[in-house]
Amino acid sequence: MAKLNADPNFVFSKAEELKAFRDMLLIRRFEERCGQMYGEGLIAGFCHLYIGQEAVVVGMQMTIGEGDQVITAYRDHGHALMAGMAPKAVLAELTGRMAGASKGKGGSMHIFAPGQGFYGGHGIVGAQASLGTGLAFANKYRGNDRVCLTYFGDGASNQGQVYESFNMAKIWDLPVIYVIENNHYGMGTSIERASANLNLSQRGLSFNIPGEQVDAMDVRAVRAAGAKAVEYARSGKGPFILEMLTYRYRGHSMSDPAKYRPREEVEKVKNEHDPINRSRARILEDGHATEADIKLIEMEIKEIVAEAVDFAKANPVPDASELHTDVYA
Ligand SMILES: Cc1ncc(C[n+]2csc(CCOP(=O)(O)OP(=O)(O)O)c2C)c(N)n1
Ligand SMILES: [Mg+2]
Repeated sequence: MAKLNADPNFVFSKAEELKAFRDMLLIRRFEERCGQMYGEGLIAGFCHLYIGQEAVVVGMQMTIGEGDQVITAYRDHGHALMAGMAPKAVLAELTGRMAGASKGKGGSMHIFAPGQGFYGGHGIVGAQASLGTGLAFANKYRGNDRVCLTYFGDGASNQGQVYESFNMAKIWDLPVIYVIENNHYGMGTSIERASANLNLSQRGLSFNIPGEQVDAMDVRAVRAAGAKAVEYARSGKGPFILEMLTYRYRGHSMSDPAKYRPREEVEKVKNEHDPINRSRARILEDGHATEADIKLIEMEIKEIVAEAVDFAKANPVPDASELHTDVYA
């Protein structure tokens, strides 16, 4: 995948490189563990893993600050973790436990932490595009300088409400960044079969919304493009579209025969474009850390995930009296 918009003046500091590596690794190990726990029957229902796409949310999160908002679809564990939610709270939700962010009643697709700027977790494809636009509208209406990162997939980019949202976002120059996670597949269909124009960064052109394609298997490129887009939206110029060229390694959800893509394609991306391997190689090459330092980070992440598992397993499921709380009558 080509590096499409690497800014030659952009400097990714040592601290940022190490933080990005650590955060991507946390998401990867967390997700791998979720996959295992699903197999063990500890997680039930829908569960969509983010493995392969880590650089998108890690790079974007580095471009926003306190008070900014994030909203995404059902592939949301990484977004929740990067919003600052404790791995324990996320895993407790996934395993249906009382200490989960939605008291264990929402599960994988319905993780929320509005106090930390995270607005979910949405199972209806494309729904969060209009909700995110609404969050940006609220920012403008209240006269603050907050921005909303509104994530959706390549499949969702063909939904009608996305375009109604684009129109309104540009009419009012709302501070929203549409982050299209183009992992090249919907639930079981490749983008080539589902989209008439494969360049999703241009989807806003008829609404006068600028867009860029980003090599999103490189966290540094994500961070660089993200910073520009966030600055654009925050300064009052209106919405911006970032098309993140990424890839998901696992099935769409937990049961997926994956007949829509050859196994060799997945292996090739894993071997040649993995965002974590890329970051690790760069860290070693630049002398930002030694193999031993990296081992320590890996052990620390392993420990964090293990603690989250122990916590979730020991936490009770919600009491029957919770059946009618937090639901609309
Ligand atoms: C309105 C609606 N239509 C269909 C579905 C079923 N569905 C769930 S995920 C999905 C594919 C979405 O693909 P994409 O937007 O590329 O996201 P990805 O799964 O790749 O992250 C579909 C069709 C749904 N949940 N909601
Ligand atoms: Mg997709």
